[in-house]
Amino acid sequence: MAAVAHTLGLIKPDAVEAGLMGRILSDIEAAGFRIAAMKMLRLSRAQAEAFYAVHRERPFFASLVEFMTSGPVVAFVIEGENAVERYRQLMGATDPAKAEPNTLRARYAQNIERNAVHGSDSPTSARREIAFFFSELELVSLNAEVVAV
Ligand code: 3AN
Repeated sequence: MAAVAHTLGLIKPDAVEAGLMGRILSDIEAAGFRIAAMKMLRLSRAQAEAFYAVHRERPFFASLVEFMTSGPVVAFVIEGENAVERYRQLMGATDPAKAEPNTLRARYAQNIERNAVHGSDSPTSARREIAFFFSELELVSLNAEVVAV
């Protein structure tokens, strides 16, 4: 049995605006994950640029930052076995046109940029991204292993 792991999820401004928060969280729980911490916030430009720093040189960076600061997001920590990889599978491909049926992006995303949800792409990213949104104090409810973040 795989170890319990944690990953960082976001409901992006397009999905919050479209009233899809409840359905997305419900799908995540129905897939067997536990939501271990959660908050709603609006990212500043500097915060969005820092969060997506790895994409700074990509042609879509300015547009991505504009989109991610256009309204509130919901940030949450997902707990489950192989959470990073399994949540990436539940999200589906970055481009919803290429996402497998029944994935979150196939169901809820509009296009490759306004793609409804984010999920960390590796355990290393998960540690960085969980710490980006949540303080140690806010993570006390997590399984002890998490706190290794
Ligand atoms: P994922 O979110 O599937 O890990 P990344 O990390 O490659 O995808 O991209 C981060 C975000 O940047 C995506 N969620 C999407 O909003 C945006 N993005 C990625 N590729 C493109 C693109 N070709 N054009 C516009 N926006 C993009």
